[in-house]
Amino acid sequence: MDNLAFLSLGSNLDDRLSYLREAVELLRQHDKIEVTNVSSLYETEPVGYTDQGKFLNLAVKLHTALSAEELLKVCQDIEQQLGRKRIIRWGPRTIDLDILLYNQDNIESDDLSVPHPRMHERAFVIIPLLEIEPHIKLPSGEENLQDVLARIPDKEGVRLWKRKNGEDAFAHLGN
Ligand code: A4P
Ligand code: MG
Repeated sequence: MDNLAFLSLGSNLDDRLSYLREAVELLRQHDKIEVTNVSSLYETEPVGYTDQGKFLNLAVKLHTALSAEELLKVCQDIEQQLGRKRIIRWGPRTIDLDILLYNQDNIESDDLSVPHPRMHERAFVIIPLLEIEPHIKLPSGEENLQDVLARIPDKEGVRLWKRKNGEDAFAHLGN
């Protein structure tokens, strides 16, 4: 489990907590992934297409033996697995898993951009991430995330929804 990665998870269907809980559980069950921290849950105003319900977002820290491409495939498999529970065409998303960082790598391929290209504009990504890793290391050339966050205008759209309990990474998810 030599590689360190951070993910952002989001859901904006009514059973948002269950989707997030199940997605984290599926990550934990993977034999090449060790989830080492999960942030509190944050309720966040939709960014981008705003005519939809509020999201729940959280950040996950994990160690993995998978390559970044393999990790993306696992994330997409989990999206598929949970997405199939409800068929809402063009509707809000059941669950979205994005890779924010993978080691200190800069990756730019057809299906993968790491660090995630939109994370620097998004308080709903950076606030949970800094909660679990306040002194996070970024690939050289990337600006310090505390400074990035200070500049983001929509921080009030991100509210603590369920606080993580002390050191127990999973208690607030009910596992
Ligand atoms: N892809 C490239 N890089 C990555 C990466 N680092 N991690 C590709 C994951 N995927 C990556 O993703 C589209 C394609 O991105 C994939 O095929 C993958 O190869 P998708 O999950 O199928 O589609 P999407 O998520 O709808 O598209 P996109 O552009 O990634 O959306 P965003 O930027 O993730 O935005 N507001 C709040 N408050 N909270 C949210 O969580 N999420 C979004 C989605 C919008 N507004 C939000 C939230
Ligand atoms: Mg996505």
